[in-house]
Amino acid sequence: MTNFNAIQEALVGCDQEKVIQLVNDSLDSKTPASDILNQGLIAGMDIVGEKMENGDMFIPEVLMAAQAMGKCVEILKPLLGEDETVGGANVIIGTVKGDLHDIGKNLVSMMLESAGLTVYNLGVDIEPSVFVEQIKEKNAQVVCLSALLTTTMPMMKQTVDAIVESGLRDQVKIFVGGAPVTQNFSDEIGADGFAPDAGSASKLVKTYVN
Ligand code: B1M
Repeated sequence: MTNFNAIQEALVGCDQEKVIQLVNDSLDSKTPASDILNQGLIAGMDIVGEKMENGDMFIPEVLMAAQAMGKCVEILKPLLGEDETVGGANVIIGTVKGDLHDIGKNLVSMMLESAGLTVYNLGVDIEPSVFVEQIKEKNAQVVCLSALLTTTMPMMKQTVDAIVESGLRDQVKIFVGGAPVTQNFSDEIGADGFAPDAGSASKLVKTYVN
């Protein structure tokens, strides 16, 4: 049986080799990839967040933990696919300007890809004008915005406003997510919906695409 605490501890301890080993052992013992992700890795990152907040972990260590998580997500990626796939929509996803957090956004991107959508992952620190440019260039029908900082949430509104001003608002559905984001905030800024996690983001997008 998988010891999720051990995965969390190895991640918090920034022990990349150990965390990869534990993830592989868990897969060998037939633990579902989604359980390893949610109960091991994401729960571990929450502890990292608490320690960061309390001054018990510093940025270089947090980056090492994030890197270890990224490697494990790569291992789990092929196993996190969804049964039901939809096609035919181009999705643009990015973390808004001023924000460098990308693990959650990459998970959402991965879930959307595995649902059969064509996903253009723009990266982090993306200017509103770049989202607008990319909607045109990629002929996108869906835009997903990620923000992890309360200070970058207003940039989501600026991005929505830029899309409205560009005249492209009717062409795209805009969805938002990230730890501090809520459904109320989504309503306030004129987005089409909010998803609390990668699985719900994929469901939400599919509802509109279908
Ligand atoms: Co930062 N950081 N960080 N950080 N960091 C948080 C977010 C924080 C909560 C930590 C804390 O203090 N407790 C805090 C924010 C406080 C706040 O604003 N309320 C914080 C801070 C303060 C900062 C800095 C300002 C620290 C500093 O420099 N003093 C700085 C800012 C840099 C910047 O962005 N300009 C900073 C930097 C960093 C690192 C670079 C060191 C690193 C990021 C590395 C990377 O991403 N490559 C980092 C990390 C790792 C974190 C924590 C520890 C973990 C984030 C994470 O990856 N979680 C985080 C604490 C925490 O969240 N517990 C923290 C795992 C991930 C799977 O979850 O990203 O929430 P999450 O994604 C979920 C959902 O939110 C949702 O689905 C995902 C999967 O289920 N989702 C979407 C995400 N995007 C979506 C988009 C959608 C839908 C759903 O579109 C439709």
